Amino acid sequence: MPAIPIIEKTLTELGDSTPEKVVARFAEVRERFDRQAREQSSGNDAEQWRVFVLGWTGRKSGVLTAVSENWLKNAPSDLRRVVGQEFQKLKAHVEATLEAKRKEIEAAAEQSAAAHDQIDLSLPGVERAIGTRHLIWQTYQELERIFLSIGFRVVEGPEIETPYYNFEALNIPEHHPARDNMDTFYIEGSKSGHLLRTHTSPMQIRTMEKEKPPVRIIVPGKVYRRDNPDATHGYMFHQIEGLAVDSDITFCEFKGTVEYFVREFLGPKAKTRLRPSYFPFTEPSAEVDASCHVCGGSGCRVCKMSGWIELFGAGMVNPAVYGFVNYDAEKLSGFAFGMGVDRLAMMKYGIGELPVLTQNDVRFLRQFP
Ligand code: 2U9
Repeated sequence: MPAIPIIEKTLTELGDSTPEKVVARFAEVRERFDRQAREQSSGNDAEQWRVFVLGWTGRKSGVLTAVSENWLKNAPSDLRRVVGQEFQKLKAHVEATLEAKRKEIEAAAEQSAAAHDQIDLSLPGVERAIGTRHLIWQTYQELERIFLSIGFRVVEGPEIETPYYNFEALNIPEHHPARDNMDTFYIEGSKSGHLLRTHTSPMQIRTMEKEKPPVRIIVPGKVYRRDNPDATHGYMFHQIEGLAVDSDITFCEFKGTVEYFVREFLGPKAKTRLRPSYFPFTEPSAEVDASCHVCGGSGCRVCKMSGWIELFGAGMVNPAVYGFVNYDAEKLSGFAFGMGVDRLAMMKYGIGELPVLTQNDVRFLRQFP
């Protein structure tokens, strides 16, 4: 705030020895105040206004304090009364002006707040992008719905596993190719060879260890494979595996369940084909194919003219596995299956590249509300 040198001197030093000069001197200060106040009120800067108010009314360094200190207290006795009167008039004028301005600023603030709060209902609403469930999650929930509808329940297990649960108990013997660190991430420094699970099967073993049959579970979750990422492979992907063990499960129930799943997932017209295959933990094993959901089986680019799309692997539980969980292979039988959720999502929604599922490109994600 610009200084007012005259208030640093006494009236005597300024040579104001008559009441007229005193009145003129105070008028000079009052005129200076009014000019500064006008300048201030052109702006609306609250901070600037606060400084201006302090500059005039500040207890320590305010103009009024200086006038009181230098002019009033040092006024010659014959001028004390006129100085006192002029000071009171100046003080009253300054405070009244500042108060009026404060109200004005307050009113303006309330008004803009009111204007701000005043919702103009004619204005279009603010589109709040609420996002969508990720396609993998949507597909997973679709798969979960289908199996829960036929009496399976969901169990989830640890992503860091031991070689015993990830391999041994699943009849994947030592030196089996799946074991070497080609395909598996081993936890460095872990004395017991802890690893990142390569499938969710370990949780089926853990469940059978804890529970007596019948068992009907699906086990979803992330699994890890030391694959070089390409269009259809990634070092982490999502799986759902399933297991049903009871005293009288036949290949027929296995086939029926698989066909029910395919119709539920791809539609009532989808046909199912079982192709012989091999997995250490199932015997017999099969790859489950479905008629191509794009061409209906007549052959197209998506099914490479075969009319069939490979969906997932499955089979009757290899009795060797029961030995690891103290189940009586003589009295029990079961089937199991394993599916890649990412792969099924890509297949169902016609997505060519696995990486787009995890690149967080909203242009891609928005397509699947
Ligand atoms: C137990 C017994 C049997 C689980 C099975 C498959 C077949 C299978 C692959 C599908 C795509 C893995 O995600 S993928 O790459 N899995 O084909 N999985 S049978 O069999 C079990 C599991 C646990 C106790």
